[in-house]
Amino acid sequence: IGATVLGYPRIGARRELKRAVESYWAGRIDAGALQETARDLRAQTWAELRDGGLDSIPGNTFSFYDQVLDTATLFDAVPDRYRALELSELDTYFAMARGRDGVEPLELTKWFDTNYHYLVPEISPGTRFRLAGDKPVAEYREAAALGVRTRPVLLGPVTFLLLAKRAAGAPAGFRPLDTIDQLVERYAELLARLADEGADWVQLDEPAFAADRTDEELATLGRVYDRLTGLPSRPRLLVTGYYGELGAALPVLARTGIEALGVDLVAGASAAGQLAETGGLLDKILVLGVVDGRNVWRTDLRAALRACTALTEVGRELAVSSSCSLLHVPYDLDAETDLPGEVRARLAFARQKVAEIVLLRRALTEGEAALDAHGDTTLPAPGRDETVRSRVGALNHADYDRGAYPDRAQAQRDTLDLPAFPTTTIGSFPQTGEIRRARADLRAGRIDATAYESAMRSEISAVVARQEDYGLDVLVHGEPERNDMVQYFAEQLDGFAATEFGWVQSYGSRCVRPPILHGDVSRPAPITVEWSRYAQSLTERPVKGMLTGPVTILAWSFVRDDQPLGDTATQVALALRDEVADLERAGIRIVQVDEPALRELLPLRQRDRASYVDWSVAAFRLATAGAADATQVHTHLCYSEFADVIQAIDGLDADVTTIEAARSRMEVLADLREAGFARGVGPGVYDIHSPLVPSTADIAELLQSAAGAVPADRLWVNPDCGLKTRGYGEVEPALRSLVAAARSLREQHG
Ligand code: THG
Ligand code: ZN
Repeated sequence: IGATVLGYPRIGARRELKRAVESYWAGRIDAGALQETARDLRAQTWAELRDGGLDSIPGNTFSFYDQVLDTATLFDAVPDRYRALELSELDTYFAMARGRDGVEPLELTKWFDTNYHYLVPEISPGTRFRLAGDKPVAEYREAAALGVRTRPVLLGPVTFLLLAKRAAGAPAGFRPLDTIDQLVERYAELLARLADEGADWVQLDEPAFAADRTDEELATLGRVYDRLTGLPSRPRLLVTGYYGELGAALPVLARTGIEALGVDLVAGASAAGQLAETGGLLDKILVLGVVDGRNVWRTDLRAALRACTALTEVGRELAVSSSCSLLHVPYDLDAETDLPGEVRARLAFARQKVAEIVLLRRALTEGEAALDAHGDTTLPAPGRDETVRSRVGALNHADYDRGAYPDRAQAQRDTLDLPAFPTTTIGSFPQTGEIRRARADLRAGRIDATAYESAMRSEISAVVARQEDYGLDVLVHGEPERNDMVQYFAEQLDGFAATEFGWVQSYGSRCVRPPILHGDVSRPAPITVEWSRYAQSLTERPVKGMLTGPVTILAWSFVRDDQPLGDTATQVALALRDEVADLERAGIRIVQVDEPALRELLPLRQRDRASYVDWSVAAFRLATAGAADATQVHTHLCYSEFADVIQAIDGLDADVTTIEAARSRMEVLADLREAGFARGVGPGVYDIHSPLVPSTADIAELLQSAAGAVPADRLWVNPDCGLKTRGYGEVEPALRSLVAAARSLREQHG
């Protein structure tokens, strides 16, 4: 295998695939034109990886939307509601991703602890797997025709089923993994076809085993690879487990007949030690993931080489690779022209990482001198800010604690004078064409900063007037000035850099451009204060100040890896703490600090979770605890899977917590009550992800069930999430229903 990567970005260096797919959806291009763009992108990727010097090139890394969806359609796990649409294969695929003609799409959810999202396959006892497609085979053939031998990459069968969910209507005791034996036979067929085609290696990804797994799941893993390796006609198998250590899965895979094992030596701190201890690997090629596939830093090549060399006696042969697919990093540092030199000198994007891997591979065979020949391998140190460091050093317990909640609640009642069941929104209002145009005009220099500011002010004043008209109690300024919330804060904090083309796929055709947190963080000037002050000047009702919390800023950025995440979070929290103080000084009485990604960074393994909760909760408290008792602190969390972080939510000590709850019919409230949560709660009473407008009766019904779980004096009324992706056609009637429902509840409760 030599030098390889486990996967590569596919959206296109200039987001060509995003454009093509969205044009196809809009009916501007036909399927033929879309396929042509896809073919070009695949050809470019193979050529780039071959010319980059890799010995083994991954195949089947392309996807029109998502690799899990690809796997589901490959094996015909297509729920009947999509078959009934009687669409072409391609349109059925997109219907599963996006819904169509009133048919709901598959659920979208987070891919492990990354900012990528996959579509959740639905499996029932009646699911009959069938090798329905030939994507991996066709792409193998396509590459071969271009003279490139690829190593097709497949999502492993066990991980596929562990990521799937029970289809609605399946018996409660049924688990998707119950269908494994049937599915494995279809994988066997696929392997045979790939062997016929000439593939000498296939990669099977089993990242589900970087998380805690039951003995039964581990046994299934062993059984599956015993079966697949026992096949009479098959390519050699590389099985990978990334995003952490394989742990108990390592000896299980070691006992099977797979020819190569891929391990993540970046995310798995003790993975190397485990490999050495496990033994029994002398018949396998060890594919060592020493180049970070999830972050943008250059590799410390000497340290990576030492890590590899230390394992020489452990495997039959060593190969060098990325720790996981490079899907999570941008294409090419060379496309960036505006990065500060000292930051750029520390960076490597996908193309640069390929070069590092090839070089490491050479050094592994020729000796460390190969690195010397390459030139300077020392990495510049991150920027230090002694003022920030001494401030962090001087922190003490009191900086993390506010007064007792009952005292705060009383002080807030006195100053805010809100009605029972106060109504509010999560923060953003629709990003209209006008707002986007103003931002684009400013970027392109068609308007100056003053004109931009006045466009934003008139938008804020319109949004405040609308909210007064709807009858909301706590208003927001609507965030017209923000594109992506994290990008917005990063742009205004020292210690961050922004890229021009550093797009990374988040889901389907949607991308983000994560900021690069490269040094000590500080706030050179107030960020949001003038917008909030202006909004508050327009109304008597309280306007919430809107900030993004430290954990979310970290989760959605590329973060320095030379110090613990918690230390970086502390610096970000201090910058936010100053912003909270400035908002208070500007007359803002309610401050919301959003942590939608609190759940996202939760470690995959239980044993790492307590320390995560410690630092993440501490960072939020540090950001907010400077607030006066009378200042009401809100937080907002997206996504409904709260069970694992419920203690953390309580630990945040926010006065009011707004959460997604409509889709789960308020079930999360029972969890909160059990966790002893005793402060304000705003369970979202309607799902903003759907274009459906809720009626007053719909909302009143949800509020009634919420009022059974949360005492009346602590219940808030708000939508599920921000409104920026919706239009006023839906937002206005929905918010009017929401206010009407709150009023009827007030009457009932006297
Ligand atoms: N910001 C960031 N990460 C996120 C979210 C976010 N991760 C999780 C969640 N929200 C869902 N992700 C997205 C990601 C991208 C988009 C929407 C939801 C999106 N992107 C535009 C696109 O691809 O066309 C580009 C936006 C831009 O111009 O900046 O719509 O909110 N960091
Ligand atoms: Zn949300």
